Amino acid sequence: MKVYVDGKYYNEREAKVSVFDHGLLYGDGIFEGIRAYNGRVFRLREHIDRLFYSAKAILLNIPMSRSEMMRAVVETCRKNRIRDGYIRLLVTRGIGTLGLNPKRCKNPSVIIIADKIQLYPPALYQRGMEIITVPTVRNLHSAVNPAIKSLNYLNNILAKIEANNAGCEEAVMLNANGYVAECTGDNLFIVKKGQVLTPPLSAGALYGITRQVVIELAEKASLPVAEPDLTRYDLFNADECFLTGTGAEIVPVVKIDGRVIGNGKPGPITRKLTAAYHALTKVSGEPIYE
Ligand code: PXG
Repeated sequence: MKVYVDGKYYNEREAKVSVFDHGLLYGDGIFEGIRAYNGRVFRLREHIDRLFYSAKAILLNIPMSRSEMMRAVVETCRKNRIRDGYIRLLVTRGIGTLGLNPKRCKNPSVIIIADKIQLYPPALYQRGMEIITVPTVRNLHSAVNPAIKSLNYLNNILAKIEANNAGCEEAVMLNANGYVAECTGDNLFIVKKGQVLTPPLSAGALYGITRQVVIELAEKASLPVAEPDLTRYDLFNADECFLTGTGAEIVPVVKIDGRVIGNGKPGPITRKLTAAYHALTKVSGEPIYE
């Protein structure tokens, strides 16, 4: 595997960052997780836009333009002969001193890894997932804004550990007001009386790219979509529930905090949107090999 680090390609074992990089010392940096399908990078422009928005929010100057970044992602896929894969793009604050002052870091580092995908087991998509609400709440907007895809993911990792300790793969994270925000690495949707509902971004959800694609697919299928504040009660009484994310795609949820959702099986609208999503990923995206 060839890994892109600051404009050069290194073999996997030689691709390294300094122990003085503030991405490591303080989690000072940002990232994106992107998928390639069928020789195309899916929603690349949207991922690069979100990366630059995260950078702006943390006053990080990315040392290349958006189009240069898009080209670097595509080239890294090409060099690794990726047709279907997972791309991890990071920008760290760079090498500094053992103090947290980012001004000491003169050169942000850009790293692009293009690898295979690790999915949940296929049976989980057939059967549906059980999830649980956890005590760790989503970041406050007034702290590290949850819209920033930062290298400091401990908030979500703690929630993931709490879910794993309870025997679940994913956690429902509430915000400080008790409304549903999202899961640790996925946005959350419910279906109620034919309506597709997902928490608003103001509730502390990430501006998920898969979330946006699913909203568009639902609208195209003439399904009404809304973004109301949701409580756990709304989840328990949903007809269907599913999660969306670049890594997980669309995962049906069949049990939340011990309450069976709908009839306990992945619902018809979830299945319809999943089929539409797979159809779209096959044909759309930035071509790697043309
Ligand atoms: N919420 C959070 C907190 C995320 O980190 C999503 C929602 C879904 O967003 P997208 O834009 O992907 O639809 C994410 C994305 C991983 C991994 O390695 C995590 C994400 C994406 C890809 C891989 O666990 N999180």
